[in-house]
Amino acid sequence: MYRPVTTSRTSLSPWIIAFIVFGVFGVLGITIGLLVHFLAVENTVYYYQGSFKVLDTPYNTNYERETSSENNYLSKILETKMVDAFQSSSIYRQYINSQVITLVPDNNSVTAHIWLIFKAPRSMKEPTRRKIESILHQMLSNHSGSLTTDSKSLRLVEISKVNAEKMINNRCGRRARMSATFDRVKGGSSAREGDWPWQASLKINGRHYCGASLISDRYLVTAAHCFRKTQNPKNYTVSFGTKVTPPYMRHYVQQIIIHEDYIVGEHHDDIAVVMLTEKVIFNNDVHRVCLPEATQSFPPGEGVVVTGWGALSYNGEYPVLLQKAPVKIIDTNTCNSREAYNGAIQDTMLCAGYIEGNIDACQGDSGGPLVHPNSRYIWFLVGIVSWGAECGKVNKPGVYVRVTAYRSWIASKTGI
Ligand code: 4AZ
Repeated sequence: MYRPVTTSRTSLSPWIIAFIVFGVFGVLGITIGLLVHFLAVENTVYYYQGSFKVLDTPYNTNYERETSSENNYLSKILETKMVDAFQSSSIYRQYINSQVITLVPDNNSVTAHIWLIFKAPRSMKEPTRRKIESILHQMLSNHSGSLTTDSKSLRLVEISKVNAEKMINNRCGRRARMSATFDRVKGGSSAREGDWPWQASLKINGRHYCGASLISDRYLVTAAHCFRKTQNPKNYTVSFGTKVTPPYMRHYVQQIIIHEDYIVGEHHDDIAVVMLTEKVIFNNDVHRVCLPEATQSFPPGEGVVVTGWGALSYNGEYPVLLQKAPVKIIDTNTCNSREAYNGAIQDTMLCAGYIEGNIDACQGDSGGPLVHPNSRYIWFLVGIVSWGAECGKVNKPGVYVRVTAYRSWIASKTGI
């Protein structure tokens, strides 16, 4: 039967029209919603690099050395000023972190190079940058305390995440990820990727044998007794990361330098440096620890952390993941008492752990790092796992090489 097509086309059901209208508005609404979300609500992380001058500071090359007391003292004051300024500002919610990266001394001033992270919605990027600049400007004009800072010298530019991470990873003892520092070997717990980026595994024929610490892109320090089996560099490899197998970033050994006064079977001068065949390319998970100055002191009672893939108990199982154990520095007199090590602890050694035992380094942790965070959360190598009477026993804390005692020896072998 004949039926004209046109008539049926013109009579679209009102339901369908409503459906189409709702559909169009729906899509439009979602699009606008997403746009608003990404532009005005969702935060993006922005990185900045800047500099300013600290005036009336007599010339001193020590400012340039990243581990000097002068550098640390001035950096700490400036970092505190920055945190205070940002946290009491209207953009305190956007503030994530700020650090002094380097200090460059000249005639009668020091230029501080700084690094900042903020989060802000995309639409607020430019206002946030201007606000950061104005807060810093005001902070530098305000000469409370003993420092004279030059607000006219302030420079601030945005940098990429890659470049921001590079800046941090090239400095010693920093963590690229701003994770908690002291949340929780024997009595230890698993480490997270990037928390102990200087920790290396020294392997003989591909099997974990000792710990070691990265002190530059070419050198590690470890214990001399780690080379008891063989001193041939060809038998050793070095890897990084939290797992020993499969090895992450495998490196080969060019040279092993054992302390001249080390005697096999004895405990003194248990230190060695390892030179790699190729430079380590630093990233968030692999970079160097700071070496303390020879004069730096780490008093008894200070909290330190020992890390390694050593046995979880004496002659016990080995972990898959890197372990960390929080311990305390024990004073040498206590450690030399008759109940403890009865005079065997020399000035070039350091005890750390607990007199009551339990948390300690163990077999396979040897050569690995004992580190201390300074007040700026920059980590320093204070000890090298060396020896002890078994692990975690009462009155028998771990004994470490006292790194400050060998600071000039390390410099003489590596130039670091
Ligand atoms: C070892 O045999 C070893 N408790 C390392 C550290 C300690 C004990 C033994 C400290 O390599």
